[in-house]
Formats: sequence, C-alpha cells, structure tokens
Amino acid sequence: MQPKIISRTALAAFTSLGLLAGTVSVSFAAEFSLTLMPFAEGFVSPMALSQLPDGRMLLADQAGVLYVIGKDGKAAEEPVLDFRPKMVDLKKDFDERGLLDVVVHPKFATTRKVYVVYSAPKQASTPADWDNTLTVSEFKLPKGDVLKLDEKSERVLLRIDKPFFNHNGGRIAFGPDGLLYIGVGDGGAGNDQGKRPDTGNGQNLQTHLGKILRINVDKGNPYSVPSDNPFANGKEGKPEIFAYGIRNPWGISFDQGGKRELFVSDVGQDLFEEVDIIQKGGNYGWNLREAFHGFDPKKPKTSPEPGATKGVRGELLLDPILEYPHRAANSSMIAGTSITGGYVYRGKTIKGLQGAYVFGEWSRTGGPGDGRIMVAGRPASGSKWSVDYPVINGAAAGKAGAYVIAFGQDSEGEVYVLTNGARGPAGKGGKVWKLAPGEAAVAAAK
Ligand SMILES: [Ca+2]
Repeated sequence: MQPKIISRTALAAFTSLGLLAGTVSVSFAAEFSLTLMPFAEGFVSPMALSQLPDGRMLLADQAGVLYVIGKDGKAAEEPVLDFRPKMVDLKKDFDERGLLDVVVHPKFATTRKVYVVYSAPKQASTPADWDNTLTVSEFKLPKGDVLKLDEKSERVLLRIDKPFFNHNGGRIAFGPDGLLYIGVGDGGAGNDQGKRPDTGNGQNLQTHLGKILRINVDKGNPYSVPSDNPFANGKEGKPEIFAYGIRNPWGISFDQGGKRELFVSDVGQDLFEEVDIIQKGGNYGWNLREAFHGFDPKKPKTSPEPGATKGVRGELLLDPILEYPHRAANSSMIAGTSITGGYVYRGKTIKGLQGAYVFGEWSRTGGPGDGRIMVAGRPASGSKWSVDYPVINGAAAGKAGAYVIAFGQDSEGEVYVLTNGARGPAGKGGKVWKLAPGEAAVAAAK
C-alpha cells in the first residue's frame, strides 16, 4: 500500500506543525494525516510488541501465544512459547484477560530475560467467587538465534488475585531507571465497588489493585522494592505501590525522549477517558474522580462538580493531561468508549509528530471497525494537552477500520498500531500496522 501524492495545499498545512524534539509544545493542522502501513498479520488479537537488540520483535497475542516477528513483519512458524496451558480459557466474544504484555529486559543482550503478564487460573487461596490470577513472570531465552522460551525458566514475580475478568491492566514497562513498572486495574465490575471486602481498590493502599507498581527485577528473590518507593517500608501501604487512584491502565509507556515521562492511559467508566503523566506517589483520583470531574459511585452517570479534591491522606487528587468524553456535550454523538494507550512519537519518518502522544480509541461506537487513532500535543502553557483526530489515509472518516487494541514502539521511536478485526479474541483478523506519514508528508519527501 503506497500512499498517493497530493496537493501542495495540504503539504503547507502539514508542515506548519514543524517543531523540535523534547518537551516543547505540539499542535496540529486541521489536515494532519497519517497512513497505516501493513506490517504483520495473521494473529488473533495482538496485544504487545517489544523489540530485541537484533531488530526482531516479540509479539504477545492475547489468545496466549508469544511470537517472534522479523524486520519484514513475518512471524516465525514456531511460537516462542504457547501460554495457553498456563492461562484461563478466554471468552471468544469479548475478554479482557489473556496474554496481556511482553517486554524485553533493558540489558537483554547479557541477561536474555523477558517479562510477560498473563491471566492464570485462580490460586487455591483465592476466594471461590473471584475470577483469575494476574501473573507477572520472568523467562530466560537460551543463547542462539532460535527464539524459544525455556518454560522451566519461569520466575513468577507477582500473583495478583482478580475478583472479576475485567479491569486487569496488566501492562508493563521498564523505566529509564531500569525498574519495572506494572499497571494494575481496580479489579473489575463497576464503580470500583467490587466484591467485598475489596471495595474502593483505587484508593485502598493495602491492595495492588488500582495502582501503578514499581519493582526491581535485578535484585532480590523474586524482586526487591526500590528504597524510594512511596510506601517502601510497608507501614502505610503496599511497598510496591508507585502511584494510585487508577481504574484500568490500558497502556503504560515511557517517553523515549524529553524528560522520559511515564504516560498512562486510564480507561474510564460511563463518561470520560483520560491520559495521565504519572508522578511518584501521585493519587490519580479513581474512584473519587473520573478524569477532570468528580465521581460518585452511587450516581456514576452524573459527575458531581467540583467533586472531591483530596484523598484520604489529605493529598491533592491529580488531574490527567487530557480527557475525551463518551458523548460530546449536548450531543448524541459518541466520542468514545474505551481508551487504548500508546507512545510518545520519537521517530524520524513522520515530521511534526515528534513529542506528540499517539494513542487510540478501542471502538468509538463499540461496533466493528470503529477504532480511532488520536494524537495529543503538549501545550505551550498550562498542563492540559490538546486532542486531535488525524485523517487516516485510505480509511473513511479517519477510522482505523478495526478495533484498536494496543500500540507498540521500536527502538527508533516509530509507532505501531495493533488491531483486531473482531470484538473478542477470536478469528485471525489481528494485524500490526506501522504508522507512516500522511499523503502530504510523503509528497514532502519526494
Ligand atoms: Ca484519574
């Protein structure tokens, strides 16, 4: 699929957004456009990409299979590991469980270690009416070019009991500090009022649910807690907690440039979707707030304004950097249903996108093929980022033409879009696309 060259007028609109890399402001012209270039296909529901030092990528398919794909996007016939025997059975029509993420150790060339998150069956100690065990594990790859995980090398780092099948989070990322950050959802169901006694998990410092965790996988057995974690001594809260007040962190990523900030897309409930830049010890509000608004679990479809501003420790609840509503104000237009977290673009091929956060909407109407790609720009002043819908070349009305379920990024900062043709982990319509310049930028390169 080669993008077509278009007029100089559109080119002028596009290049007006030129800017420098780093934490400078980003804004977009009305005609800002992107192209989705086919990269890899034939998967069920691709959830995560992580690049190896040799350029190949590990791809985690929600259905439970870990693949390696070459620079040409072709998957090796033999999977790196089949996790299905370790996982719960997934619901084909819709499921939030599965093989949820894979990341390569920052020093993979010497450690040969990779980290995965998957939904294992309940433990013997789990309450009978709970659902699954969110499992974070380390595996070691034998030396050599053939990538086949040694199943016996599994070192389980964390097992987190999950009351419901949804709101797992289960997305992980290594920070510039070499520590592993783990996003964990609030446990599931609605209003963060789950199965007792685990009510209000987001604001409860005695559970890993509804948190961003941080651990050191290079020390301790199976890990150690960094001494500067906010509750490292374990007295006031779980020592692994890095930040809290999170609902369902679907996508966590560190900016490869700028100040190396941690971006988290937090899926909202009935009214708003949000993106947060996470600070150590920050309380991001759930379930006292939803994005920039108050939240009342007894009246979830009406935001109390201004709503709560402080948490139980008297700490200020932190605002996101952006929100978008499920329905635009005074309109029946559906703007979104579930945010899909992405990456700050640091690649070279898309001029003007450097420093922008690229993310998506799973399916604006919840129906087939209605996923969206969005770009957010840092403001020149203040803390609220702008949200724009680029035109997606070749797809009507900017639509991705599929469910946008995840994003990936390579070592060069280029961004990939992971889509599923179906609502759940079924079929073989899962694809990976590489983001490329819109038509105008292709013209500029000629
Ligand atoms: Ca929030």
